[in-house]
Amino acid sequence: MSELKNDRYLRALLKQPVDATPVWMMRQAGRYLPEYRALRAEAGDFMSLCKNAELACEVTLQPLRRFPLDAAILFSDILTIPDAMGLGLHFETGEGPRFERPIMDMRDVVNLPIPDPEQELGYVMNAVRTIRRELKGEVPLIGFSGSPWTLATYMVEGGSSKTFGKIKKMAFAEPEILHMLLDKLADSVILYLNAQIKAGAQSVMIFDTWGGILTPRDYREFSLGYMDKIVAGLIREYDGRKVPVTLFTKNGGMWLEAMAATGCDALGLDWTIDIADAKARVGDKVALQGNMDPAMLHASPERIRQEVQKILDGFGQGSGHVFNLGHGITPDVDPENAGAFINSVHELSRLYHL
Ligand code: 1CP
Repeated sequence: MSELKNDRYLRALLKQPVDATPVWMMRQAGRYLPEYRALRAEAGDFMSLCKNAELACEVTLQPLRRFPLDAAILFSDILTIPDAMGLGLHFETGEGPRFERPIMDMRDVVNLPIPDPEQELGYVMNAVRTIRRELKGEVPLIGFSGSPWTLATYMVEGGSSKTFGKIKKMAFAEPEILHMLLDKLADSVILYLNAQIKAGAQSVMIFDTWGGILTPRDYREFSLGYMDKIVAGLIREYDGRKVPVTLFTKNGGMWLEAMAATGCDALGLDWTIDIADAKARVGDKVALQGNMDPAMLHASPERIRQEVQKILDGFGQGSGHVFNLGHGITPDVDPENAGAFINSVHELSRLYHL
């Protein structure tokens, strides 16, 4: 087993005692950091950063040089899988992701290959291996993937969407096509995450950014069912250590019990749910990650500290909490405020672990 200097994040996910509440930030490497913008400008475009292991490693480490974060997260994107399936991904400046060949019909789904993680996605595994080497055991490395449903929204819509009209039409008018797509994506995600674990990811997180746009019944049928399949297919112990799995459905606060029943180790919470309520509902089964509103990072350091205190108080005494934002940090945040957030968590949380 490789030694870790700081394993608070892994311990909290497994509800083992910690000295302070661990903290990391979704999208902690990114455009709010001037050093990221500089490297991104040099690389040309976002996917060139992802596909170069040295650059992806450098960007992953940038926030850790500034802040005492308790985990690193692989610098990559959820859309690497659809890209590897041949949909032709490109990022248009200011517009977000676009696919040249979106999924339209059954034939497109039947023809879709399941990518080999060490071939088409070998650049991601190289990034994981490089980051693990450069982290030198300081903190654990988080691997990740999108949920099948969230990936399918981009693949069917052809990019980001506000209304999700195309994918909902497929779900309601041609559900057999969507189910075949989701099943292929679940198989691809299992291979992809297991390869990340073998390459060195010490925990994995599944981002279901768009599960919360569904009715409770449709969430179970089109999103949760496939995350359940993934959790059952993942390597849960590697290199002598448990590999915790975190599920995050944005706007999924209504469904925590069903999410916990997948057998995952932790649930990511957005800011629309009170962490005390979440703990009362599922705290005996899973650890919780979250859940400060990312927009709070625009307030003063004093106000941020008060909010951190309220969330720590909501979770209460003991382990099982990984502090985070309820969604990604936005590009317009002052890095100073991110630092104030992280320091507040470490300073104020010690009292909850006596
Ligand atoms: O420099 C740039 O212009 C690119 C911006 C960017 C970045 C920094 C994108 C494009 N992706 C990323 C990195 C990224 N994406 C990480 C890296 C690790 C980290 O520091 O957290 C992760 C985990 C993601 C995951 C991701 N990508 C999600 C799931 C989580 C979430 O935020 O909801 C989603 C939905 C995406 C799609 C995506 N990629 C990029 C953009 C702008 C988007 C969102 C598009 C949309 O709103 O629909």
